[in-house]
Amino acid sequence: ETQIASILKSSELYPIPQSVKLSYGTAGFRADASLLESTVYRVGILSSLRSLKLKSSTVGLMITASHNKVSDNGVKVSDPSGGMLSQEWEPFADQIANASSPQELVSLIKDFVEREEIAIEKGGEVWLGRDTRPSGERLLRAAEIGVRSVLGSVAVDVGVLTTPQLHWMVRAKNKGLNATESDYFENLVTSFKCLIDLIPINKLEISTLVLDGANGVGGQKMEVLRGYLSNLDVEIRNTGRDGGVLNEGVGADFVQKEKVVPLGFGVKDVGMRCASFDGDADRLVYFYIPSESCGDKVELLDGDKILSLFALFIKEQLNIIGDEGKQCRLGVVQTAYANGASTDYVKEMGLEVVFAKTGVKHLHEKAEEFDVGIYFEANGHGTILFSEYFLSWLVGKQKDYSEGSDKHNAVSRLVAVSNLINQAVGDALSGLLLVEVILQHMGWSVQKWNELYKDLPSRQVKVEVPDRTAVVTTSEETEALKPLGIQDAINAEIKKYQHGRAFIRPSGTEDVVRVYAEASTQEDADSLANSVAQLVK
Ligand code: NG1
Ligand code: ZN
Repeated sequence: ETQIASILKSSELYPIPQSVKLSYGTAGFRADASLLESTVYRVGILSSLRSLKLKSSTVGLMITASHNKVSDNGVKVSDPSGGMLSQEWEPFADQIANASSPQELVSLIKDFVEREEIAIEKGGEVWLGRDTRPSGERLLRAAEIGVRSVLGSVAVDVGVLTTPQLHWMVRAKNKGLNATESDYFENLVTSFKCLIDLIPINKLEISTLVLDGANGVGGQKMEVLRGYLSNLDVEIRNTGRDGGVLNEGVGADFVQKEKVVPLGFGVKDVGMRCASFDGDADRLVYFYIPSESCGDKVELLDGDKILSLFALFIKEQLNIIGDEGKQCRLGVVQTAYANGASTDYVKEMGLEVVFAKTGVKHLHEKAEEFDVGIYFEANGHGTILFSEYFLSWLVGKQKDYSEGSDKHNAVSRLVAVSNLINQAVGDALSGLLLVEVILQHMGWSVQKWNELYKDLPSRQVKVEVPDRTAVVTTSEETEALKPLGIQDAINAEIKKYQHGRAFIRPSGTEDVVRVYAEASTQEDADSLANSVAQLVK
């Protein structure tokens, strides 16, 4: 009874705003920050319950709207494994976020607690992180109150972090490992150095990488990390300290979707190796400005190209290990947004490719089925997962092979990759370090890397519609089932173009319908995207 009173009392502080219907979506709740306090408070309650359900394991709660505009914010939950909140709990998240009164909220919670057999005796533990958005602090307070309104539960404010840092820390904590932010950095530094030391001959002078920090948390963390690293020369722009606005004309989402340089980059950077993070540093893309450009157009190396580089490197190590290495099931997971040329490339390498719905939770799940599963969204969110079984096999081999032999080195490289790359979730910082060390290993420039395959020209546009839920797609999102007849019309457009491919889907994070088109020339891709967009309007 005191428990019920506690939630009733605190929820009076956070009345739900009129006329918003929120949905947990592709990546948690997102909206204009001014609408979110009651939602974040309620997700605080949910996080405590999630922790209690899982024997008081630590759960993470992240306040961020990633690549969206600075006035937006959002909230998402990290499960104790460091992965996304179990999808089974999403309907409950939707229900409580939209409960219209404290009484309704309490009754939903009561039913759920009973159904899930959650014992509110011990306390739960929730770690709270946020990105650099100005609304973050206020929302974090609301989350704390939500967490603590479940009696006995503790809220730990772990401060301003990238999303992947929080996921990593939660995962480490629950594995009984050292789990502070400095442990995170130390882990990156150690495994990066290990991979550098295993480079056969240093073929390349280390050239400067220029990083666009999206005016967010990632650039600031990179400044810290850079201080501990040798063998990496990085110049960081758009740190948010020089007056720039988060994600405005900068960042991975902007560069990938618009294919133009972020603010602060131009002719002076022609040919340089450049990279962009998104607002919470879980996305990474590379680019360079080609010499024939007037300093605005970029040659983009997106998530697909990063995936291809990782796949190539891992495959090379497995080949060195020989017959036993070839038994490793190395697989790739992509979405419908993957450039067709990248899929062909990894297939030609002999890898298995599977497709998942948009949203990393879907990709992550499928990647877990492999010994080594590499997943990436074209937008630059991805990572590499190593199965426990395969990792212990590797560690065993490290003892079998004689130190300094080629096989020993290959095995050690794979172990180091598994430590460097964030096993919880896609992480721009760790991804960047892996790209950098592989390029040094190969002795490649960014241009050389780009030549792995040539992207089919593509175009993405978004269409604002009164009701995006009117669009319903098949499970892999490549075909629209509703509105009736629209897929036939799309197919008719596709037929007009060589290598044409196009699909539509409702966004899970914005109130829009997204259109994607690919064709053999940029003009055709643009025109296909536009005519499909017309059909949606
Ligand atoms: P939506 O809005 O559902 O398309 C976007 C990205 C996803 C994922 C989420 C989470 C595209 C086309 N979609 O989802 O891949 O990253 O945001 O941030 O880039
Ligand atoms: Zn993000």
